[in-house]
Amino acid sequence: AEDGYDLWLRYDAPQYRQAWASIGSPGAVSADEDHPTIRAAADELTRALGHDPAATPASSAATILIGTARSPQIARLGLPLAGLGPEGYLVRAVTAEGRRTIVVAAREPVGVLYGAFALIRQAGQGGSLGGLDLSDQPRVRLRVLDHWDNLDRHVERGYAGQSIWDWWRLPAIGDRRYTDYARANASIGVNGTVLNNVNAKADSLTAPYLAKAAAVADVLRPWGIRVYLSARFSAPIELGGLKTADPLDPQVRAWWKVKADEIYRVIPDFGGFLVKANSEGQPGPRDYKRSHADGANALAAALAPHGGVVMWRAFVYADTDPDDRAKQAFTEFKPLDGTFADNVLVQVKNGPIDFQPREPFHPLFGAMPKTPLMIEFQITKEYLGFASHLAYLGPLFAETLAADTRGKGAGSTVAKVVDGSLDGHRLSGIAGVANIGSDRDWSGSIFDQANWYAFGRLAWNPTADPQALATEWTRLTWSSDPTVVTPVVAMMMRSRQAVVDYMTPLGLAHLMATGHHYGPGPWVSDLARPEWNPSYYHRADRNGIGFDRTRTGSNAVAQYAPPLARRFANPAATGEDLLLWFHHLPWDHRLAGGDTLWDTLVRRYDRGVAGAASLRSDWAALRGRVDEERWQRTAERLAVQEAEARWWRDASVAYFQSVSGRPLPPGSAKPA
Ligand code: GCW
Repeated sequence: AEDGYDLWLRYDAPQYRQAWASIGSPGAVSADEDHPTIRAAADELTRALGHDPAATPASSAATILIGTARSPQIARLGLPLAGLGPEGYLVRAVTAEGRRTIVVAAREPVGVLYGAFALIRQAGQGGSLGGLDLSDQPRVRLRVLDHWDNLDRHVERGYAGQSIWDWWRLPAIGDRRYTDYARANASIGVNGTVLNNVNAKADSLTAPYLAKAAAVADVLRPWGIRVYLSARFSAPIELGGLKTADPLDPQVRAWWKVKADEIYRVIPDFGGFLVKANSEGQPGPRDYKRSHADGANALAAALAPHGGVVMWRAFVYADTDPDDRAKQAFTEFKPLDGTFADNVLVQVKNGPIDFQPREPFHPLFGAMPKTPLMIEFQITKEYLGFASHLAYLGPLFAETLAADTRGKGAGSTVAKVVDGSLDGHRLSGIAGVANIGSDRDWSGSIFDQANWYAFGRLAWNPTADPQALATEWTRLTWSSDPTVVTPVVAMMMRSRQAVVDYMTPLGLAHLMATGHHYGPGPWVSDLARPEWNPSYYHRADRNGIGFDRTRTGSNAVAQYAPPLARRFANPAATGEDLLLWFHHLPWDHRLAGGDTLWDTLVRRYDRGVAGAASLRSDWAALRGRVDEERWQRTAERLAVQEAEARWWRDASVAYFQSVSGRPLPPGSAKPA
């Protein structure tokens, strides 16, 4: 049955057989190196060829040859492997000893694995494999999933069941899912995973939990994936019995060193720590009047002898009363540029607030040239309708990565900051908060699988085109029939803007209901802290709406490079997508199209509802062209989305109308 478990690795789809036939239907895969990763690659190709890896041993009579330069059969071919990076690959159709052969070659085993998946992906696109010539390598070094998974298997902001990590049964009892998780991630180039929530319990660093993490690491290792852990900053107190976690205290530093040594004894290739410090109540160096750099560097010193890194989050959200929450990370981190140890990356959310349907890029990108900055995206859709609304996030990710920070003049894109090329960093990284859980379909819906997929592919190449990725994913996941691919890709490509339109149009943000963030709540204004309230973000009153971040307001625009600061200070130059993020404007303000702000706002909500309705009707037209089971499950969700788009629109328009006191523009329906 098509329950979605196979994700985008559905090797019984018809196009695979045709693709393999185009190269003479290879019977097996030939590998002559003894390495777990080469074995994983051979098994995966065998599976993709339609055979059972257990029953089909690697054979020399095959027409797919895989290996590194250390393999005699690869070395004989004299391929140009030297120019490939350590994770790069080459896949070529060649004639070897008179036979049509596909060769998958790389410098290192992990490159062979990525090459094998590139070949499979190509086969899954449909068409012939004759004349194949692929070569690629990742542009970013650390391509990491962050699991916000608690040790009791609850997933913070998770909408796909429980955590896949079954801590109770680990380490003695495994789960087939761990291997399938590794296969899926390797297929898109993900090479790291943080197993536990950034709101971390110190317990995750105790010996019993390290043994569990080590068991997971053993399963993931052949697939090129390293395990990382979120570390609680106060662990030296909770686990070590110390009186302080002051990062400059010699006993504290010694504790972290001993802990790191212990971790590397059980996980020799441990990736390192992810840390959320002094944010939303988490402990951190500021508790001891030390800087974030002091904190990060203490942990980094413990990991450095083992080659581990610290991913230190810049998402600081303190309980002081900020004049503008969007400014806090920049204010705290920018002055620390140049003071972080070599094995520290600062991990910055894509936007300055918190994973909203649309935000401008975070002003730290381009502003900390001496520090490797990771970008953190949220794959799980905390603020975009959970797993019940379709919102393909490829365009959101790509929009941020393509943004020009102007940090070093024109062309200083976020992608170049993140891949390290703008400032010449050796370390680089991209993180995504996972949308993975124990649901059969892993992500809570089939379309949510595309967000995991697009994340991995963009982490590999941050300039990849989200539409091309949607097309690739659709062929692998739904069907390679163009009468399916074309409409499905069109749906995906407009889905995120539809969500923006019915939730937070024109640069509005954070209007979701309190706590869970599902459904509308723009009227909420009585919560204890000002920035918990949607009213803090929209600032609507009788005269107008929007957050003034220009000089007359919080002046957050000044955190951007001067050409952007000038642009964002001017409503006419800001653009409608971010208008109310940067400006508080009168309801009668005329937009470029000639309409007033009020009329445009209402029309955006209407457009969002129309968008959700069209997703549903376009999907209805596809019935019978994809399997009924997955069609049905998707149709159910799109019906929810359409109904809830109306809920969002009606509630928001009714509320804003109660504030503005304006009539609805002609043609706009009265809220139900
Ligand atoms: O988006 C917010 C979430 C919190 C999360 C926090 C963070 C893990 O509402 O659930 O905590 O961000 O990123 O640390």
